[in-house]
Order: sequence, then structure tokens, then C-alpha cells
Amino acid sequence: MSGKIFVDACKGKETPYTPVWMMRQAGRYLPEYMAVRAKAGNFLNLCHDPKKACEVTLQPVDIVGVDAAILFSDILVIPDEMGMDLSFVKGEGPKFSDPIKTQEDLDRLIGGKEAARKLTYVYETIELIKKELDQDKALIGFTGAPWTLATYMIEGQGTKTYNICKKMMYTNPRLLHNILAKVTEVVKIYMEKQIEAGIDVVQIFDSWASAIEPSKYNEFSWSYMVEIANYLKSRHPEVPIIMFPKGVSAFVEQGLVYGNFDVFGVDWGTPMAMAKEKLGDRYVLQGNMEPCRLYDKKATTSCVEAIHKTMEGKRHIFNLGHGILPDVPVENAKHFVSECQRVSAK
Ligand code: 1CP
Repeated sequence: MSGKIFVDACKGKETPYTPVWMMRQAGRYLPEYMAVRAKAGNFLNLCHDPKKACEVTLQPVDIVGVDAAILFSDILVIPDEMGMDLSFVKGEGPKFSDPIKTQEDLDRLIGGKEAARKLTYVYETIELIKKELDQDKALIGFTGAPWTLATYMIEGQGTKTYNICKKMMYTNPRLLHNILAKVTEVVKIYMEKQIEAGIDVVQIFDSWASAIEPSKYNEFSWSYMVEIANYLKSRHPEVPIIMFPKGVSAFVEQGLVYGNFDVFGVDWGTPMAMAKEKLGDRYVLQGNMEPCRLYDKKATTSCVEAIHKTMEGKRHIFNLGHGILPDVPVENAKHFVSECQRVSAK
């Protein structure tokens, strides 16, 4: 036993109750987060400041009572350090001034070890968190999936239609694969360095998985994540890997999700019972309350009870089926966490 309920649960071991955390748990719904962000000046400054990033990482553990902390950073620091100029425009989200259009644009970017080495502030943040975090809590490190990162690198910002990257998928798949391969090389070393700095568990966010038609998902996203997992498992087999692909229930239904991962993050659009039937023997399942249920305590309790009834306290980690939204009352987030711990106590 690791002494950390969350790590034990990731490995499929019996735990005194089912551990819980929330995607995007450090963020704008917490007034304490807003205060630190205001001191930092802006969001990217906060990511670059290990002391402040450590402070906001610990807030949801102290305030909301989750069983694991997630490193405070962003998936987009990776392309930023590869040489794409990232900014966050107020009210509009992330922007890259010079999106990738050609092979020459890609060739200009820094790759592999050199890019991963530039993310030192992330490794320093992890070292600080490990000193401060209670021994029985786990620290989750993370990356974006190469596909999800590539959508921002090609579109230059968030998108509803993904038309620029999907045009590339069908008209110039070679260039898209070259982008994905270059990002994959950086991510492998970046995650290895996060592990060496002290994270206990890895989560890969494929937030925009659903933009790819099911028959192309393996080729353009899943296979790259399998490559990352194989690399990490060959070096650090003891570190569990959580795979969270958002919106791929057709892929789940076909049972096509083989890979060297320990935990499968189930999004809120996929019925937990179906995920259990198709994947429950292969993976520990994480999830999957619809995040908007957090607006109502009764809607939260009934969902937590239903998920627990399906999973029976075995091979399960409680979470939302995607990130918590900024206008959720902190009280309600606390209620979700304590209800998960209450219903599953043995
Ligand atoms: O303070 C602010 O206003 C900035 C809001 C914010 C925060 C709190 C952004 C900008 N990023 C983050 C932190 C963050 N991002 C974390 C650590 C905190 C935690 O989880 O507790 C993590 C894990 C992420 C990961 C992330 N960033 C993802 C994948 C997770 C998901 O929610 O699907 C994605 C897609 C991003 C890109 C991004 N960063 C920020 C925004 C607003 C966005 C999304 C833009 C879009 O919708 O396209």
C-alpha cells in the first residue's frame, strides 16, 4: 500500500472509501484562487510562479477536501515553450499569434528534450507542492493529449468547428501527423520530468477527442497517447496513468480502447454502466457526474448515489464528467466531495 488512498484506488486496490477529486478543481469558483491570481497579475504569470502555483494547487485540498491535488498549470504551456507565443485574452481564452500552417512553421518549433527542459517552473512547482502536501494525499501531474494540443496550435485558439485542423486531417494528413509526432516527443519527456520531480499519478486530457470521427480517432489521437503511456511505463511502471478522452462513447461502446493506462476517465455523456460493462475489467473507472449537477445539492446527491450503486465501491474514483464551472458555489463543491466520501465509506 502506498499510504495514499488515491494511488491505491488507481491501482485497483481496496480502499476505505472511494476517493474523489474534480477536474479543474483549482480555479475561478474559489475566491481564494481569484485573490492569488489578482496578485500574480494574470493567469500565465501564475503558472510561471512556483510559489503561487503551489498555493493554488493546495487550495481545493484544504477548502473542499478532495483526496488528490492536481498540479496548477495549463496544457498550453507546452506549445508556448516550443516557441509558439501564447497569450490569454480577457474573456476570449487562449491565443497563439502564429498558428501552424506549413511544415516550415512546424520545423521552426523547438522539440523533444530542449522544449521539455524549458518547463523548469513546472518541475519547481511540483517539488514545492510535494513538500507542502499532506502525506496521505496524492499529486496528479498532467498533459494535454497531442491531438488536443494540436487543435490550439493549428487553429490558434479554441474552436467550435475544428474546421482548420480537420481540413488538414483530410487534405494534408502527413503534416498533421508530423505535428502530432513532434508534440508527442515533447510530452513524453515532459511527463517523465514531472514524474522525476515527484508527481504520484499522470492524467492525459484529450478534451477535444469528440471532434474526430470514431473511425479516425485511433489514427489521430489514441495511438499517440498509447505511445506516451508505453514510454512512461517502460521507465516508471509504478506511476498510474489516467486517460481522459472527452466525448468518445461510440469508441467506448465498440470496446476499442486498449492501452497501457490504469484508469479510464469517463465523461458525463457516457453512461457509467456501459463503461463498466465494456471497460471495467481492463481499467479502474473515474467519473462521471455531469458538472452542472453541482448547481443543486439534491441533484448532486442523487447522482453520487446512482454512480456508487453502479460501481459498488470497486475499481472506481469519483470525479465530474468534465471540469467544474466558475459560477458553482463552493458550498456545493464541498457537498459533492463529502457525499462521495459518505456513500462509499466501508
Ligand atoms: O484564471 C483564469 O481565468 C484562467 C482559467 C484557467 C485555469 C484555471 C485556464 C485557462 N487554465 C486553468 C488551469 C488548468 N487548465 C488546469 C489546472 C487546474 C485544475 O484542474 O485544478 C488544468 C488541468 C487545465 C487543463 C486545460 N487547459 C485543458 C484540459 C482540461 C479541460 O478542462 O478540458 C484545456 C482544454 C485547457 C485550455 C484552456 N486553458 C484555459 C482555458 C480557458 C482553456 C480552454 C479554452 C477553450 O475552451 O478552448
